[in-house]
Amino acid sequence: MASQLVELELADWAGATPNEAWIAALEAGKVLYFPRLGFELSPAERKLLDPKLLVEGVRNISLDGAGKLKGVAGEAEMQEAVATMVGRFRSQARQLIDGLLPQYGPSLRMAPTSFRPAQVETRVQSWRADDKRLHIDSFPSRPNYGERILRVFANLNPDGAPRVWRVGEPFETVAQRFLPRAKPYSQLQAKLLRALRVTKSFRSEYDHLMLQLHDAMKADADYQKNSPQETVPFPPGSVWVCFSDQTSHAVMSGQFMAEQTLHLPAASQYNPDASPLAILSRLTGRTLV
Ligand SMILES: O=C(O)CCC(=O)C(=O)O
Ligand SMILES: [Fe+2]
Repeated sequence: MASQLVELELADWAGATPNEAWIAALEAGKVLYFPRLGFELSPAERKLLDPKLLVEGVRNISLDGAGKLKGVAGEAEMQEAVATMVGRFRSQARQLIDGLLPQYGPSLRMAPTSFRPAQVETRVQSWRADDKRLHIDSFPSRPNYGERILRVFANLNPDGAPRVWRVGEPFETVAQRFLPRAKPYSQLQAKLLRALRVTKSFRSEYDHLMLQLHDAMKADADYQKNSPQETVPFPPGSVWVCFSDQTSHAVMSGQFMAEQTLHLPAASQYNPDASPLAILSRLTGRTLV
């Protein structure tokens, strides 16, 4: 399998410019990797790299667009310091995406920014929630009708520990492999899930199929072990960007990461035909949303 990683020399969050080849690679599901684009922390901010910052029982800290911070234990001063750091990451991530992908700008919807101080390798989770297994992002309660999940990640680890990912095969190959095993879509079941508030809105056939792929990948131990994949240690001081609803990925180890999700309608891509919605529609021969 050809590498799914594209390494770029950019060293300045404000210095990105659009490049046809990078855009095509990103929209093909590859990971854009920026080894020289660090997220700088002040000495005071380095003290915030501490899992004790987390409210008990919480995995991530998040900051929404209105400046509301969730998940931080501690006094107002601490809350404010975290909000400032995470807020800066939020604006730098947006600046990077605006520079690389100017056409997306007007259509982007920013999700809350997350800061993840917990250690990956000691986390215990059900197989379905376990991101140590290769998967594409699809969320059981949140149908998205083909809207894209674009993510910017930065490793902030102060002790040299990489964030180790596995990156798997291209989306279309994943879909060809697992679609034949997908349970058929049921509108009736989708209505029930909505009525029972299991989903926040009606689950479309697209959302059903994406969740089927997500679950089938994670549930298949042989696939996890033996499918084409590469292990990528993202070092501290690096940044990477991918469409996580398309890139097959898993996180194996690491601690302290910042992440920004941006949502984009598939129709606003440079090449909408490269989207999971277009690929699944083509493979099934159906309209899925
Ligand atoms: O924590 C990570 O490094 C990535 C986890 C993951 O699968 C995701 O954020 O979609
Ligand atoms: Fe994921």
